[in-house]
Amino acid sequence: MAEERPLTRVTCTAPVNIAVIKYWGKRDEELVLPINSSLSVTLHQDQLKTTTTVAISRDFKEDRLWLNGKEDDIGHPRLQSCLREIRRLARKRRSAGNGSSTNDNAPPLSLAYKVHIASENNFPTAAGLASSAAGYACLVYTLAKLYDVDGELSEVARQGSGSACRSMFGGFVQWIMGEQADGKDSIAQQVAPETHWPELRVLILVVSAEKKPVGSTAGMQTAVKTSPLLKHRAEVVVPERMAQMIEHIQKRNFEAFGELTMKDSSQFHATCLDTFPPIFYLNDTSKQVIALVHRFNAHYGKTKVAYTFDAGPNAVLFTLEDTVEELVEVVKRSFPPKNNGDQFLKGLPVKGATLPEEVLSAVVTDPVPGAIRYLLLTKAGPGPMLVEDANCHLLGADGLPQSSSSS
Ligand code: 2P0
Repeated sequence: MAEERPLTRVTCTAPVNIAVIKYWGKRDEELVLPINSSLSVTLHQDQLKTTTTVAISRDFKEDRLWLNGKEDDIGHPRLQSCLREIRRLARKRRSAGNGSSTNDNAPPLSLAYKVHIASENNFPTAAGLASSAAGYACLVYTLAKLYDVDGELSEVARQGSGSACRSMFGGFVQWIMGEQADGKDSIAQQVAPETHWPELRVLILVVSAEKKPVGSTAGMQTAVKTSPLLKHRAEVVVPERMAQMIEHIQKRNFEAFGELTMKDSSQFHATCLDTFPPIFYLNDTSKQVIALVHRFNAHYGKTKVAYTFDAGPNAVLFTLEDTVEELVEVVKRSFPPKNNGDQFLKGLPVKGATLPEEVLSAVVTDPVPGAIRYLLLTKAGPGPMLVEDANCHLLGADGLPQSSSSS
């Protein structure tokens, strides 16, 4: 009879975040240290999340990785940095004599044992929503639970992907750029929990884009080298905006929050245009969304909706609960779905709204059928979480992916 093989598995989930003060540019590529601070809203995991299982066993021959069911290269330098840093923290904790304090019965896991890692998103990668932030946050959080490590985990997640450090907390999160060369002070901090502003809603407009834009890591490298506007932004504009944005959030001042969010998104895209050769992330649909939001706000004479765009054409809109129904209707009328009318709106449920004639004529001016693939409604949500249910592990008792599509 085969001997029972000891295997430990831990599964956690982590959220996506959307920046309202953008991170763009590094002062240290290896440690992932930014040229400016940034601030984001953590999105709810009911709609968007990464799930990661890490299994560890003395029988594993090598570290292995599966992404969305397919085996992938575990040798990526950023991933190796995260693994190395967590193992270093675990070693440090053990040599300080307080290892395995929360795992009462279990001896500390050998740091020499190999790990199997499986990670998947509950949203299509093709949606163009940044998945590296949730992915690295989830990896670091899960490894930390496995090795029973705590401490400054955002500093480790940052070394996977800059924006990942902000996904280590829920609600409203700042990434303080720090000053030290070793990056010890370049960390994420919660500004306010998700319960602070329960009326805030986030509507993601996934646009029908044909080609993949320039990746963030490469895009920001060229920008740091060539854009004088980016330098000015990092040194002068962002420090002022960080303080303002924190105040707007603390006061739940939607108009001020929304206006600053739009301005910061546009300045980030201006630095992309100021890069040489220039980089264009916004496409015609993105620009139509911008115009639509401004018509909507102009009609009401105040900022009721705000947009922000990352390194791609998808729009992320902020609004308050009382405006969601009307906003969704306006977006539907402006970008009529081509063939998925019943599945066009995903995420939180929305009641249908009838638009007053004067809104229609003022805001829905020139509809573009098919330009938007679907809408996803969500809100601010919590940070990474441990999944207690053993049925949710992505790796089986043999340490291999559970689904058949996994080899
Ligand atoms: C942000 N973005 O603050 C900005 C705004 C995109 C536009 O962080 O090289 O994937 O891994 O640190 O974090 C996307 O860049 O780049 C990003 P790396 P990352 O959310």
